[in-house]
Amino acid sequence: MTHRLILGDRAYSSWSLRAALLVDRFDLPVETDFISFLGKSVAEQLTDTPPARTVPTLVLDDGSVVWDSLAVAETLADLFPDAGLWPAGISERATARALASEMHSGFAALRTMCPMNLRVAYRDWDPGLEVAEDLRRIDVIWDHALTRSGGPWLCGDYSIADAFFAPVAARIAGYGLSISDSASSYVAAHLAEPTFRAWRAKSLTDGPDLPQYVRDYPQTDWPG
Ligand SMILES: N[C@@H](CCC(=O)N[C@@H](CS)C(=O)NCC(=O)O)C(=O)O
Repeated sequence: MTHRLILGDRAYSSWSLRAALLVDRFDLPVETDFISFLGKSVAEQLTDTPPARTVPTLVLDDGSVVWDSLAVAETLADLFPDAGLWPAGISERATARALASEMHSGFAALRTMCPMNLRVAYRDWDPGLEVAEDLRRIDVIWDHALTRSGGPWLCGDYSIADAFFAPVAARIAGYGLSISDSASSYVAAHLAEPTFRAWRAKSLTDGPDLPQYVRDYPQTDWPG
């Protein structure tokens, strides 16, 4: 038996994208299974893996269930210590952990107002003050990390911190949100990253459009 990662819809499941990027980009020997966002709820589709009720969920080869994306990332780093999921240096790793943790627990306005949707890009809409506040904070912490690392990734080589911010980059790009020049370069690095591009390409034909993720704003071409 191998480790198994259960994921949601490629176009819409931002938490799934984080875990999937780690498995794909680091070429980890983990099987992936997908559940649908149509019909039955996610929790109803996960009754064989209690107490999971959301995706991503990682099921270890001994049957242990890891039901939260940050714990999934940490567990993958434990299982594959030579893969380099976290930066090797203690201070870079500390920064990467702070970044991934803040992403995991923060930016509620951005996440609520701009649900990830890799199939469309919007323009000319007003995200409001709370999203602008989230974007200001994202600018600050990205700039802090990128100044230290020299870019293009937050803490040296691509790491869990970058995978955690990939869906944020996709939202900034897809909703046409205003950010600083250095943050824009970081978003562009995500849009050009081959693992992200492969995931997005599959998302375009992976099931029907789901109306709950679609917004009634003017649309434009995907910027990547
Ligand atoms: N804190 C969780 C959140 C996971 C989550 O909310 N996943 C969404 C998909 S992106 C989900 O499964 N939603 C189904 C539901 O809430 O019923 C994590 O980090 O993994």
